[in-house]
Amino acid sequence: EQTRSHSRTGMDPDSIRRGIVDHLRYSIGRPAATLRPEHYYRALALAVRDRMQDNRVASTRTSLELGHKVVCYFSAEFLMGPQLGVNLLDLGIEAAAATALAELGQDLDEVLACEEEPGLGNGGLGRLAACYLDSLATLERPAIGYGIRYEYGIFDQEIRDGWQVEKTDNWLVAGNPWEIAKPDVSYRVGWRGYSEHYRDAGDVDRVRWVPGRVLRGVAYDTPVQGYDVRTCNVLTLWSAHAVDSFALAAFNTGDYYKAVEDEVNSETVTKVLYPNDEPEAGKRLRLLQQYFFVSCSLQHILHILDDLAGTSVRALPERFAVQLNDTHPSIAVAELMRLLVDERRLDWDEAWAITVATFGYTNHTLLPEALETWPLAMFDESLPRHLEIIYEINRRFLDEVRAAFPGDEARLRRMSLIGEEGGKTVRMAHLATVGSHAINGVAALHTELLEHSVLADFYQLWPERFGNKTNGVTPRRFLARANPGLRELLDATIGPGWLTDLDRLRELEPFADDPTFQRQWREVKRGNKARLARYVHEHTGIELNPDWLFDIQVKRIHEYKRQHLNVLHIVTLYHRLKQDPDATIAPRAFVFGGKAAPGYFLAKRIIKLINAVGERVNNDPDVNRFLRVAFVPNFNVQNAELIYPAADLSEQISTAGKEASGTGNMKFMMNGALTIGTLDGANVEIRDEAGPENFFLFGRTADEVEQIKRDGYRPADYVDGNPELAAVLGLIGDGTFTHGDTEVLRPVVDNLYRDDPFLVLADYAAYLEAQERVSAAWADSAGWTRMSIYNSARSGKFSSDRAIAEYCDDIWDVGPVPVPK
Ligand code: 26Q
Repeated sequence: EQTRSHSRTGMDPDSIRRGIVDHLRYSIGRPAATLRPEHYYRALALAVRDRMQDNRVASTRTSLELGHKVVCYFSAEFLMGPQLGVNLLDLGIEAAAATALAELGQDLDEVLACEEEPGLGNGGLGRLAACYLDSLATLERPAIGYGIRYEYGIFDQEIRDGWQVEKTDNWLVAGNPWEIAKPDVSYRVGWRGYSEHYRDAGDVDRVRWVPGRVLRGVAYDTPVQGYDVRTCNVLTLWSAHAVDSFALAAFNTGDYYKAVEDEVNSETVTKVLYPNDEPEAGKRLRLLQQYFFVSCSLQHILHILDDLAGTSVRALPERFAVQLNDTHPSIAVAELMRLLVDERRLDWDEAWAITVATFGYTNHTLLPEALETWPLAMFDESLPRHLEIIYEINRRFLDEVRAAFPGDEARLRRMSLIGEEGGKTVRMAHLATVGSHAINGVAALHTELLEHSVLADFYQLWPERFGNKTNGVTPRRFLARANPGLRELLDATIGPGWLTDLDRLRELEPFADDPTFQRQWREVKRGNKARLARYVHEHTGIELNPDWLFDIQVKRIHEYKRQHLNVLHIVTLYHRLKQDPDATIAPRAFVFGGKAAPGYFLAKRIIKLINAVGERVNNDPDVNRFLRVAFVPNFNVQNAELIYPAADLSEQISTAGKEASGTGNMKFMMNGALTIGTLDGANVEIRDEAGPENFFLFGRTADEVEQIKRDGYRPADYVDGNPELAAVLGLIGDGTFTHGDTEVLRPVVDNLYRDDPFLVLADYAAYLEAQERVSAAWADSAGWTRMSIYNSARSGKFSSDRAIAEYCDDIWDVGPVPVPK
């Protein structure tokens, strides 16, 4: 290992070239004449993985042998994005790899483009998990990400005739060079059946679960390299398989044939990622997915403890901190109790103390329709023993509430783990809260609202357990990798330290009005806009001019995120230009991207609306001199890296109180976009950091939104009081954008006019006014550039390194464990 620069895992161009050549020969196995860039991609990826694997071995040895605590991040989603580029960056071998490939007649960028991204997440929550793994490794904290190895990730989106069409994401077809299958790391996971009371050898009454079905989970490990450190952590994803034999003891002959007919075919459990925002949630298979990965992960953790000689399960909270990424893994609370009480035979109180000391819970939503509950009957049939355990947790918990708030029956009903309204349910947010020593929201405003709305009763009982952890994003991927032009300018201006200490971007402030620096800043931005324009042209045929203001909204399509408010602005401008042939406006390119849940009717109509307006605007010579509208198909991590750096203006226009945090808002800010936004989620903190003069604020506050709703919101009043708004809705409804079809967009208009649950119309006038301020500011190029520089310079807080340092200090109690180089 001392001579690694001459070994097969050296970091110099020669060693890397030999690594590639070796893998082409021994791992790819194709005649030299038939080798294409994708083969070089796989060979380089394997060579890079080898180098990370050396670090991984050293990291495991250091953390486990020296007895350090390990962070376990439980998440149903990890939206990792392409791995090759960041891994080269983290290992410091981008230039060496480019040289090695060049010697083999290959171009690094072309090779990088061959990677199929693992889309194992829906959006913000899954991407946050990936950023956190990056920061954990970079901050040298021992960590394991635990999740599900979906065979099909989030669907690929195509746009046909303006509509979203879903294609299955078969990301594993070409193989995945980053993962290592560990068939020997395998656990059995039960399902259904019944629980049985018995007397053990010591004459103690015990319970055991006799599952009706059993499946097997197999670990697939992906290394997670830290930046410029030896630390290499791991992401363990579980894949479901049939147990070796179907002839289980618990099966009689009848059960056997029934099992074969049964809907649960083992392999289907990890087949596909469920989209969020599906109207029909509460699917049995989704519950099984959650339980499956949680059970495998907890068994694995207890197994690691067993392997550490002399470490009893009682030491669990000293050796492992388990974070629950929303309620999706919250069944872990009941499963750990079952493992400790039923299998390890601890008494209840001791097991409960261990459980609460082990778990932390991060909440990501306040929307009532997004809070996870399971129908009690389904839960009982699927996990009968876990339901008994939940009842016992609930019984003891409600005793505690009764003692703290005597005689408050309403409070008991509100806090129970079992919901009674509209059929009995298991409330997973309550289970996660009761089973955790730390509960956090993901932005200051969100945490505040959590403490005073959804979890108010719990906050009153245990205020000390609550805290805020404002989200963050990794500057390695979303600045250094995504924006090479800016990276170079930053390195040249303030030196390279910013990449691991993002607060140092403040050192840019003295240059904010420097004409030379401003010119360089604008050149970088223009280059990024030209790069995005090429991509948009290639994928949509739409031409965008990089000298225009790039106004961008990319995120999942949802009513609360209000993409349709953005469209109302565009249609207003269209209307003004059509009304007055002499009118001129600062030219703008509107760019949208995002997926709608396949079953979310209105979200799909909003995509159609954007594309319909775009088609009309882009082809009308009266307006296309000033306006263009592009919808980038299939927004994902890969094209996100082209999009964020190209933005002048970041659209963060959700109804106040609805967006827990947002993380795209942070990626835009780092890359020098100005934000037009509401006081929602982390926008509040972005504005605080940037300074209110560098942020375009508009709209009702969360309190005002609630007030308006309480008073009985009547959206039609806003239309009646605003002729321009009436005209704009009229144009959308009358077929102007749909070749005369008055039906297609009718549901969107009707919904706004009649319900408008997210107050689009109430915020319309304020939004237009804020957009006027944007246009005025854009006219002053030096002023805009200064504001852009200030936004980047003051984005340090939104590094995931800051967020992870806070989790480590306040919740996990995990310090750095340097791995010697
Ligand atoms: C639940 C049940 C059944 C099927 C799917 C789901 C499901 C899956 C994913 C529900 C929600 C999600 C994802 C939620 C999410 O991404 N939330 C976002 O989390 C970000 C990180 O904290 C925040 O920045 C965003 O504000 C929040 O919307």
